[in-house]
Parts: sequence; C-alpha cells; structure tokens
Amino acid sequence: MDTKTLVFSIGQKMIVVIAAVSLGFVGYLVFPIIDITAQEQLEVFVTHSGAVVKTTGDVLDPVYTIQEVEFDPEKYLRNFDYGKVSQLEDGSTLREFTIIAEDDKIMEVAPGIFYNVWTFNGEVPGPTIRATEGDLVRIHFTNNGSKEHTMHFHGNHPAEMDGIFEIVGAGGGQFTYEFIAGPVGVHPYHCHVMPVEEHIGHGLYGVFIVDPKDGRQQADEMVMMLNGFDTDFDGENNLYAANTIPFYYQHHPIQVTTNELIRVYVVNMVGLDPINNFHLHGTLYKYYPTGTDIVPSEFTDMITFSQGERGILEFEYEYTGRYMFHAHLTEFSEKGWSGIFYAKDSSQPSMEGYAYGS
Ligand SMILES: [Cu+2]
Repeated sequence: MDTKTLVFSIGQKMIVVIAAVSLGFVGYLVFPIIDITAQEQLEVFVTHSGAVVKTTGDVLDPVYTIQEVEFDPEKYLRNFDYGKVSQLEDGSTLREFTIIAEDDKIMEVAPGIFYNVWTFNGEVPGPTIRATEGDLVRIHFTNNGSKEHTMHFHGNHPAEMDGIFEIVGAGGGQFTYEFIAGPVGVHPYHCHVMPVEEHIGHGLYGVFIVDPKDGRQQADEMVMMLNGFDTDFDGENNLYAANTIPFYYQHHPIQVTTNELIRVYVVNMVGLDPINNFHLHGTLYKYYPTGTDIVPSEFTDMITFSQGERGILEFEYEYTGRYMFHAHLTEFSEKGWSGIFYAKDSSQPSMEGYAYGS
C-alpha cells in the first residue's frame, strides 16, 4: 500500500467516524427526552406457548397484551343465576341464559401470579346456573375464543345437547343447548373439547343446581367450587382454592349466624390430582352426594371427592366464633384451599377482612 492510498484510507475512516458521531449527536438533539421511566412500566403478555409474562422488557412472541379478570369470591359465593324466566304454553317454565366463552384473559390468581384464564361470562368459575326440576333450560352459547369450546352439562339431556360432538368454532361460533332440568342435585358444567384437561385447567367450568319442585328447607346457601391452577405448566397444580382465589375466605371469613341452617353446594373441579376433600371444624355436616337424595348418606366433618364429584353439605353452628374449613390434604390447604366461617349470633356486628393468624 503506498502512502497516498494509506492517507486516503485513514481519511475515509475519519469521515465515517465523524459522520457516526454527528448522527448520534443529531439523534440526541431530535429525541432528547426519551422517557426511560417508561421502560419500568410492567406489562402483561401471553406468549404463543401459553405462558403469561409480566415484564418491563420486550417479549419476542406476544400473542396479545390482555385485559385482567376481576373476580370477587365474596359475590360468587351466594350468587345464583336463575336466567331470564318466561312461561311456556303448557305452563312450564323456560329459563334462558346467555353464556360467552373467551380464552384471552388473565387473572392475578395469587399475588404476582398472572394466569391465562379461559372464561364463561368473563369469570372462573362461570355463573352458577340454577333451575327447578322440569324447567326447560335454554343456553344461548357463543364462543368468542380463539379455540374451539363447548358446554357439557352433567345431568339428563339428549345426546346432541351433550356438548361433545357438536364442536362450537372459534371466533363467534354459536350453539343453543336446550334440555329439561334434571335430576335434582348439584352438577358441574364444563367445556369438553380435547384436551379436556387443558380446557378445564384454564377455567371453563361452573356449577349447575337443579332444585326440587317443592324446594329445600330455608337456609343460608352458598356455592364452593374447589379448583386449582397449574401456573408453571409442569403438570402439577401450584395453587388450590375454594372459589379460585387461594386463602380468600381465610382473609375474608364467611359470615354466618349461629343456629341457622347453612347449605353449601360443593363441586370438585381440581384436575391433575385424583382426589380432594372438605373438612369442617366445630360441627359436623349432613352430606348428600350429588344432592340427588333427600336422605343424607353421612353425618361427618370429612368427605373425599374424586374429580368431578360433588355434593351438598348442611350444618349449623351452635357456638359463636371462627371455624376453619379446608382440605384435609395438607398440601392443598397450605397452597390455598383453606377458609374460615365466622359464626355470630344475630346481635353481633359483622367482621371485615380478618386475617387468619394476624
Ligand atoms: Cu374449551
């Protein structure tokens, strides 16, 4: 390389360096106030693999940033959806329900744990659908999800209303389920699209109560859906609960009155674990398996459920105070399936937000 070429080459390099520095400086002048604090804003993403990520950084394959589900176990506990009621020509009752499935929402299922929930009417569990034996139940079902979904009710109905073979397509598919409510009892409903474990695991289930025509004895009635979440997708549940939020009723005890009949409709929808159970402190309950008989099968404080098993518990408290109820499986109770009944006599004030152990 001769001297002339060398000088030229150094000159070129200098021009490139000067140009780069100048560009950087001009860039700084043009965009002088890039708000670096915006980088600290946490955002929630669902990735293609189904993972839910909350991060200040970029996610390479986000499907969407999503709306969070607000779920209130207090409201769910004693909320029954009787549908839109009308009389048919033959004098029987028609109850119509509108149910919309979605699969793009997330819920903070425990502090800092965000999970992609799949919902019926925007919640996990879906609404507690209630009818009287012999009523005509009509469900206007729309699937606004990105995957196929159905509604499969336990109970009596024609084969084509079973929610198995009549797959309802994603993005607005519709189906009308219609059947005569029966038998009397407490039943689950859930999506039955394969893999069912995944569709149930993400939250597509709810409770269906069929009341006897003559009703049941007056009681303080409530619903407990025993559920769990595998938040790290390793095939094991990380959280357990009665009504979705771990320890909710431990921090917000369920207020009941002494010497008043309490009736709890319990459904076990925990997947991945073969059994679950319900242990009650301070009193015993009459247990009606599936709620189909008027004679209780047991008088006990401890019942074990397999997957999908359910029943009705009836009991009352003689003495005031705080009584735990929880899974006797300690792993489940220590991961969230634990709560408290606060029994007061009618003259006592109610108690707000008492934290167990505090
Ligand atoms: Cu589904």
